[in-house]
Amino acid sequence: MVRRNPNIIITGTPGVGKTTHAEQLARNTGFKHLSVNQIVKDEGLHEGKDEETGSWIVDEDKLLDHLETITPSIPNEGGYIIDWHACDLFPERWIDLVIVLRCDSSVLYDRLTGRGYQGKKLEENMDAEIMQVLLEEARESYKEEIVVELRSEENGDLEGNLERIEQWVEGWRKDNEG
Ligand code: DAT
Repeated sequence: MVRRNPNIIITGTPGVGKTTHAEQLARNTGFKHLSVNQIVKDEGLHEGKDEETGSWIVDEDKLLDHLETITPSIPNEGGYIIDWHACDLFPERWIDLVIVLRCDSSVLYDRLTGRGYQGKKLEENMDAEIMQVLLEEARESYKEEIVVELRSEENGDLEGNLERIEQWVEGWRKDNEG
């Protein structure tokens, strides 16, 4: 069975603009925003915090089990925007589009320090963006043609990106009508 709406992953290094994009895209399309960070925190799907970085150590098996039980409609109905700084966890058959947001290092540095990141946590995330870790991960996990890299430095980027994704959603719906 073909789902009625596509599922979209929005991924990238912390601070690139995933939540900003996902929230606005959800408002514009009526799709459901799945903030994986929020779910991990709310449902306790972690093994505590990494002492050095202060980040949650996610229990990926529990997370996937949880998503499968609360949302059997992800693969069947579609219409989900998955917002997380990792993407290789989600089965290929669930996902129709993977957006990898990218950001210039100086812009990202200001955003992360503004959030209070420092020391190892700041350094690791800056390195991840420079080494395009999330982009590589997306390309390894999904078919090349569904992975799209988009810049997210200014408000104009945000608007342009949303417009582009919404047009893609319309096209997907037309192609999958039945
Ligand atoms: P993430 O969810 O990837 O951690 P976010 O959506 O919380 O990122 O954004 C981090 C900060 O950067 C937030 O203050 C909004 C700002 N921001 C993100 N993308 C932007 C863009 N394209 N133009 C202007 N500001 C942006």
